[in-house]
Amino acid sequence: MKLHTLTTIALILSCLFFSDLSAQQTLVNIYGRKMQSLNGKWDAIIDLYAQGRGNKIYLNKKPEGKTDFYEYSFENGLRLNVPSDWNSQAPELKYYEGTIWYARRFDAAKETGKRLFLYFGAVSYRCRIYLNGQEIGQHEGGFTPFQIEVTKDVKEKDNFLAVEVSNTRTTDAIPAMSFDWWNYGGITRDVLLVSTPNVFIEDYFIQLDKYKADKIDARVKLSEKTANAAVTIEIPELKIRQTLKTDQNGEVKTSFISRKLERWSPQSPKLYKVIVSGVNDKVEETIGFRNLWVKGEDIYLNDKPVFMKAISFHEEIPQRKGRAFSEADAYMLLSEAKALGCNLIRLAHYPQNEYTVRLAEKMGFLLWEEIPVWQGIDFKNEATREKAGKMAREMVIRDKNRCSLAFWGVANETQPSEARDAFLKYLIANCKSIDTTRLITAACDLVRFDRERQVFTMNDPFIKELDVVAVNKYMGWYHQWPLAPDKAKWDVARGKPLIISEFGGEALYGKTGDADVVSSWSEDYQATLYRDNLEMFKHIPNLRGTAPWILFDFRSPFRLHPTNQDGWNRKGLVSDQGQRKKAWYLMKEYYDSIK
Ligand code: GCB
Repeated sequence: MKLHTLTTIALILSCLFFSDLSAQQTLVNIYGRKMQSLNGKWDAIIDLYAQGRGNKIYLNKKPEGKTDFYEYSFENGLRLNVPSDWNSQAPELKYYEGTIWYARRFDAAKETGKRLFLYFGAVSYRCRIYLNGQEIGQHEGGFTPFQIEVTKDVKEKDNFLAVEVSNTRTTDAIPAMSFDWWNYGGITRDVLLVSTPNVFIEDYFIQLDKYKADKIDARVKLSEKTANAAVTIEIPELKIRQTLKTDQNGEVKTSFISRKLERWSPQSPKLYKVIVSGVNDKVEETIGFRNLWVKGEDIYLNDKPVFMKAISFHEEIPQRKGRAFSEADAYMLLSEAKALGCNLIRLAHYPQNEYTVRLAEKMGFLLWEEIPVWQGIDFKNEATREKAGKMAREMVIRDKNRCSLAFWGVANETQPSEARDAFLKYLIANCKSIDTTRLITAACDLVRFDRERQVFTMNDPFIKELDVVAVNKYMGWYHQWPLAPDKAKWDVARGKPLIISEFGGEALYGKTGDADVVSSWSEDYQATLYRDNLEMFKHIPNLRGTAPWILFDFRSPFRLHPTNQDGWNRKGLVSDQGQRKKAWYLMKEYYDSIK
């Protein structure tokens, strides 16, 4: 057998093993469950050469007798905050890529008839979990949640939980070897011990029919295939209450008509309390209802054409040089987007924490969410494809009840090839296996100026798979203007709505002058670039949205200029210290002018 074939088989086998250990479907609405937080200070060991697993440090042994010794101890060493990235917590961890062990002790209230799950909002990038000396699960992917059942393994008192985390970049990962943002490592989101009844409400999907303003579709799934169990769905404000019996799969499916329903919109983000109960379980949360579809070149929200006044941000608080992880962080990012007059956030370039997603919905933002299929992905690798599919499912499972979720994004700047197309189709199929209602998009990067026709065109046949075509185009920055912006006509993806998902250029806050010199890094040149692009947008007939890149300056190892960048991508409309640049005001004026 050829080495190549052997490698492929090994990869598929390792992938099966991987999915086996973490086969559980994540619980929907985790914050609506009975839980105990395991956030706080954890003990930590930096393990640069990845020696810990071989030395079984998760056993946390202590010397017994005079001749015994262990070359590790979780006590009296480094302590790290959970949730948070590790890079922002100690100077020597700023650039750290490798393994860090986290550990803590906890007590658990064990109750008969109850099950316990360890839930991780996200661990970047891959991890193995050990409870009381046993490996109980592993996960790959830095931006999606997972859980592991621990009912049998957990003790009432003094459990020892160890998590081996690695953010080492590898060619088969998503994202892969290089990407234009900081490779933050660590347990970056909440850790919870969740308690459920023996049979519990695992999942539900409650939303407005794609096209009908008064028809709510609801599906509920129990954790076991329990038939004939009573499940009740209630929306008290709409006087909706229905009890149904589960089928052999432990599922119920129904619809309600409500003529009094007020639809969610960015102007009026109305949410309803929804309660799902049955089998001794009860979960509640708020859900909004809206219609979203595409017809011809238009996107319709609640039956009216809508223009996406969008902005992107990374899951980063620039002032802290660290990952955002709390509701307060979400508020900081979203309120700046609100001030700009946006109605859509592109969560770049990966699913961000649930606080951000939920607060965005409350504040009236539509959302574009994507997994980090960012340039450089090994599309030929089947294991990579499986991983991406799993990440897409984890994202859709978590956020499918958020009516703000408008787009599932499947790629950012990928080059056409048979392997790429198959990979992206697989991702679309994975999203649609759970949710067929959201619009599918991808940020393409192939717009070129056709000198003969004197128009901008794009040749990427994959766009036929997309509901809305998005394009990143850096006119005036990576690309010089081939003609005056007011003469720049576009013939791209006609027949479909088009969003400019990225445009912009870098400026160091406070630098002025040289309004026509790209290399000035001045706010004035950035403003010129914005003026020119806004002029060009008038000549894109199917333009249905714009998203400047990006709201805040962000950290990136791509950015090597010592004075102008110093490890920061300076394309922010707002500086790393929170100051608005001149281009911010132009964008604000543009968005305010669109009704
Ligand atoms: C892009 C990428 C984005 C980068 C940006 C840039 O096209 O999608 O992740 O940060 O360009 O600043 O170059």
